[in-house]
Formats: sequence, C-alpha cells, structure tokens
Amino acid sequence: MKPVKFQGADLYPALLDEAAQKEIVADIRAVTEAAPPQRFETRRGRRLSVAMTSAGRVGWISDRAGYRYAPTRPDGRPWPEIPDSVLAVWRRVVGEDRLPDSCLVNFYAEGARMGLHQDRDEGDFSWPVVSISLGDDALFRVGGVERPAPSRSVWLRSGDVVVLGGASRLAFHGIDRIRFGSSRLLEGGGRLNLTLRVVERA
Ligand code: MD3
Ligand code: FE
Repeated sequence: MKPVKFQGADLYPALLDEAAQKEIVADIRAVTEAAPPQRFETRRGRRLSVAMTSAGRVGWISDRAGYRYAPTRPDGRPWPEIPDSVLAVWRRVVGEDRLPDSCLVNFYAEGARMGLHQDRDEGDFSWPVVSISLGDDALFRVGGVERPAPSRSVWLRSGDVVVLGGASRLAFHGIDRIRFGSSRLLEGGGRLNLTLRVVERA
C-alpha cells in the first residue's frame, strides 16, 4: 500500500480494516485492564486531558518530577507486553530490522486534546514513530521542527496509520480535538491512539 505524504510524514488512510481494528482493540483492552490509563500530572501540577498507559519494556510517565520513560509503572509493576496484533502493524510499515520498545496508549474521552509538542525523549531518532488511530475522528496538526513554522491539519480516522520518520520525526504536532461519537468502534465512544517507539539506543 502506498502512503500519502503529509508534512513529511507517511499517512496510510484506512490501512487497518474493521477486523484488524477490532482485534487490536480487544488486545489493548487486556493491556488497559492490567495497567489502567491515568491522567498524569505535569511538573506544574496540571492534569493532562488524555488518559495514558503503556506496553513494552518502558512506558511514558509524568509526575511532579517531570516526564520520562520508566521501566516500571508508577505502582512499581512492569508494563504489559506489546500485543502481536500491534507489532504486526509496525512490521508492515517499518519492517523487521528492529521492533519498538514501547507502545504508548492514549485514550481521548470527550473534550480531550493534546497540545503542540515534540517527541524527543527517545534515545534514537533514526527510527520512526508509528501512530495507529482507533475510534473517533481526531484533528491532527503537524508543524515544522521549529515551533513558529506553519502547521497543517488533517482529520485522522479509525484505521489510519501514520509513520513519522525523517524530518517529521522531530516536528511539532498535537491533537486539537476529537469528533466525539463519530465512530462506533469503541464502546462508550472516544479515541484510542497507539504510538510505537524505539526508546532504547541500539
Ligand atoms: C510526530 N499522540 O503520544 S499521534 C504522542 O494522536 C502524540 O494521540 C498524538 O503525539 C495522538 O506523543 C499524535 C501522531 C504522532 C505521534 C508521534 C510523533 C506524531 C508525531 C512523533 C514525532 C512527530
Ligand atoms: Fe507526540
């Protein structure tokens, strides 16, 4: 399948059919039952509107000490494994040479958003970040590597996959809003976004 270029990223619209989406949602439900998503606190004491958890050898956490990748959850237990159905997406769009260390699970309830930011806490930027959208539509914005660069927006829909490599790997990006209730994939609505990352240096 051939991707569409979007601000230097590769967008694969509807890469995942409904059966593949449902399989991933079922596997992620097992992850979120073991490691429930939480709205982390920032260093400034604000709570993020997106609820997050992770799978893999390391997971993303945030608290009053700042944000970082951690080998254990805030309760000290390990993160669940990344499901094979999710790794299969990475294999399709990136390949077999390296698999991701971490799968960040972002859950957007009604009204949740993610402000413009860069992802630069990973140890190796030569590998792309793979983003999988499930559930409600989301307005995704990507700018340049410098914050003032102009940004462009696109609606991401359930089953879309974005590969952020090359120059786009360090681009500013965020989710302005979701269209709550636009998809029936998730019981109760909302949006799940999975991002697969190589965190540890080779
Ligand atoms: C561009 N998540 O978890 S996915 C994040 O839909 C994050 O939940 C958004 O930004 C979401 O950090 C956007 C698309 C995405 C993910 C990682 C990137 C875009 C990216 C890393 C570098 C550049
Ligand atoms: Fe990000």
